[in-house]
Amino acid sequence: MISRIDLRGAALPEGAALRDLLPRAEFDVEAALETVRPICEDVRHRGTAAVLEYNRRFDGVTHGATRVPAEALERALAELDPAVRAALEESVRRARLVHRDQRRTDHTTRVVPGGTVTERWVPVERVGLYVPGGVAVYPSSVVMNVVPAQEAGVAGIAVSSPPQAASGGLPHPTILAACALLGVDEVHAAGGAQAIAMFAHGTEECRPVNLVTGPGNIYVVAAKRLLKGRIGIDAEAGPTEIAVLADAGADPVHVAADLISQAEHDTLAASVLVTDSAALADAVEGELKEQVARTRHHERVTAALAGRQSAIVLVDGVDEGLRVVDAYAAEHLEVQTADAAAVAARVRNAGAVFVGPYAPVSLGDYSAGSNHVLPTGGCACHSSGLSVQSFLRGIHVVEYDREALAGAARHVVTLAEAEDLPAHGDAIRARFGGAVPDAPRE
Ligand code: HSO
Ligand code: ZN
Repeated sequence: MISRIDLRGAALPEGAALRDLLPRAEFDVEAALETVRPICEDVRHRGTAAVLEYNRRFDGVTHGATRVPAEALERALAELDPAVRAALEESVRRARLVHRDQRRTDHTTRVVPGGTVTERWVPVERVGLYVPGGVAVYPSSVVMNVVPAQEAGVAGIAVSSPPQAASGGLPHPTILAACALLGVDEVHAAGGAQAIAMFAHGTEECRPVNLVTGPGNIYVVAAKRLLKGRIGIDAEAGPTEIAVLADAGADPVHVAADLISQAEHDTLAASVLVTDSAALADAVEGELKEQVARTRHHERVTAALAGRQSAIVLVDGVDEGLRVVDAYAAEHLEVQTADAAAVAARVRNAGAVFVGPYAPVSLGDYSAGSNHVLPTGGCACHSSGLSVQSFLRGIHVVEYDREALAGAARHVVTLAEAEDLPAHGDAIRARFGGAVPDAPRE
């Protein structure tokens, strides 16, 4: 049911060559670009009417506007199962604790007497948070997008999620309830590329945003890539991934359960076990067979585990395992080895690392306090998961007095000449009666 890749007994190749040996889902965003381009153009020209038309075409339903009425948000919260409400509230509380600590304070560096540079952190003015709604209806993702935006101080937060036939063309009620719980009052019923275009270009019902975050299907990812520049985007999110780095001491029951937990998301989800223990590999495989048979979404899980994106990778030792997981750069990495904290501290590439036997990925999905919107597809080697930082910009504020400028004048003029940009130097001279003041003071 899950393939094996045996990398034992020979030196591991370097960098990209190692990555090529590892499994990964086909997620061809380029191909989807051509599909979403006309949709985005249409939304740009025709606004709400176009969004509603695509909603009807792709989701089979519309309620005649994208904006969700306030009463619908209140009703959804009032009707939310109290246990789900309590669990969401705890998830919000924990996420706030962590994300509040990520807030940046402005910092001023005194470069020379009279010359300072301050980095001033300013929230993005208006963001659009996309929450998927196909196979996946995740109120937890509302929490993971909204909390960091709120903690960053973003004033304008709009959420969009696909319309559901069962809800009369509104987004799923638990999505609406989660928005209401978080105090988000601007929610739109729009899915796919049309939702991203609505955010980017604006419509009669939705003012344009500066930044769009949140995961989505391949069309959502393609639309974000297409509209990037006009809007900021977070790291591209493809199918979810879990890698587990485990040694002989790991519990195969836990490892199998965790591999299955993420395979449950999607037939393209990736579950990868990296281990130096053939005995553990065998035991996990046995456990997978048993546990998959009992799990509700066993067809989806089986497809994900059997897919070319999932595998058990055998390595010579934990050091080699670390090289493999770094090359893979998983969205989620569990370290289930002896001395797990020390091994985890050596990881360079992962969206999030889960340390030891009691920190499974599903804890992080809902209630660890960490964020579950994380880079997939190897993007963890250059990008981070969603955080307060994702919603801030650092503005450099430069303050120099006359003396301080005089001290830098000669160097500025020299570099300007070297770049054949003499007018740059003239802008300095103009402040000193047309001459370059004396050599920099120390
Ligand atoms: N594991 C998913 C997030 C999620 N899990 C939502 C359950 N609900 C991607 O990080
Ligand atoms: Zn999950």
